[in-house]
Amino acid sequence: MTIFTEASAAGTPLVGIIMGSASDWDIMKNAVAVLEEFGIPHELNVVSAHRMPHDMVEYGTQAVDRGLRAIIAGAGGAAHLPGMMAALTPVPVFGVPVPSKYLRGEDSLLSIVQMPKGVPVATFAIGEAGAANAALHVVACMATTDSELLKKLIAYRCRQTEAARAMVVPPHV
Ligand code: RP5
Repeated sequence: MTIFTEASAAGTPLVGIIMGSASDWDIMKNAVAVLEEFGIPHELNVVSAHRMPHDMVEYGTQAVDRGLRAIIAGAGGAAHLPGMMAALTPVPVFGVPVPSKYLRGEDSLLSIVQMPKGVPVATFAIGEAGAANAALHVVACMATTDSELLKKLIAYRCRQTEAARAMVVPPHV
């Protein structure tokens, strides 16, 4: 099932990034960039809920034993992958709504966010910001038990604050 065959260089994957199609990569690469920045070992796979349902079950049922601490799942349209993954594993699932061609991702968002009570998916914004924030939230969760990671996250926030303070309004009339 793997199209991205290599895990990250950082070591045994702690975070699984899955997406419903290779066409989701342009969005999901924003989650990867964050995990790379924080040095969190991760892996990448295409796991389609509809086109490869048996592989999805296999991925979900093996997630705990493979040592995954979080799964970031992106999908578009009838975006059932994050919810089904949450149904298959107790590993926390962070859902990213991928923009769709006709409904701009509003369909993806609603498909992911409206989970029944008892099977949660932490759902993020549609698109690039959602993918990056899903990964940042994974970092924040892991930082609760990792003081070095917490320092990195605080430094990241400080840099972001300084960048915002340095912003100037563009020339205008
Ligand atoms: C979803 O269908 C995928 O997550 C993707 O966002 C969407 C379209 O997939 P492709 O037709 O581009 O493969 O399952």
